[in-house]
Amino acid sequence: RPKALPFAQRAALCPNPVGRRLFEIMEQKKSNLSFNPDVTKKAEILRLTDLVGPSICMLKTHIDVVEDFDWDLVEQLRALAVKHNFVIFEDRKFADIGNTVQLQFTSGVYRIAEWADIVNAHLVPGPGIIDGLRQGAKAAGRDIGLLLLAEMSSKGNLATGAYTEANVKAALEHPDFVIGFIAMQGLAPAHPNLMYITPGVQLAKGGDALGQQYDTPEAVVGRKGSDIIQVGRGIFGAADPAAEAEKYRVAAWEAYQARVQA
Ligand code: 6AU
Repeated sequence: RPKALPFAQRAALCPNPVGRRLFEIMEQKKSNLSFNPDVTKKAEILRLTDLVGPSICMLKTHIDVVEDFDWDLVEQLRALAVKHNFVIFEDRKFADIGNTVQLQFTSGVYRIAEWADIVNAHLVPGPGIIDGLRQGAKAAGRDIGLLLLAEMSSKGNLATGAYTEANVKAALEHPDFVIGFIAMQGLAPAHPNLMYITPGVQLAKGGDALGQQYDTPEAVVGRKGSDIIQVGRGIFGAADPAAEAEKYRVAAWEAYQARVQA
């Protein structure tokens, strides 16, 4: 694999302000770790986020699994994002026609466009989904970045081959809004303005009972050339989530350092 460009230089290539900011935070905090506290109670999400906050560049939420959701949760998460300097990625996986996703993005109980910095989408409906979400961001008057699900971590998933390639093409055609991918690797050829975020990461290879597949930070960032590891249960399932998050941060950061110094 050729020597990779440092995140700081890639920030300058990124036309979307959120993508730029994320690259800058990664460099400032020496962190290419994104954490997802996939638990269902507001207080537990806030507790875990505050504990792990110093180690992460990004917090990923599944806001629709929270049993006691209220707007105060959003405000407290935004405050923690300022306190610890990270961006918030709502993992909504939009997957409908442009008009519908625009409504899902801006309306309903969660009004995601009012607080998320980053959201993601499946390209199954075609590029209208990108335009619908971009209009939603515009209506909210906020800088937001979109990630396309070019690949998935789960066993038997269909995001492969020509589908993955179509995601890359769509990203290159919407550089103002699409900041990168959910992918299992740094898809070649490298596009240094786009970021590659990989879920299915734990300190040991393995999986869960429902098809999730895990690889290590070293493999994902070092060998496969991804940029950010996405970790949930590996961190919040540990006895000491803050210490565990530091282990993941260091492992992923060292793998990245080896790539830029190669
Ligand atoms: O570390 P885990 O397995 O506890 O959590 C992995 C997280 C979950 C999934 O919803 C999400 O990553 N995810 C995604 C994303 C981020 O879009 C895509 C995918 O292919 N696999 C996956 O696990 O919150």
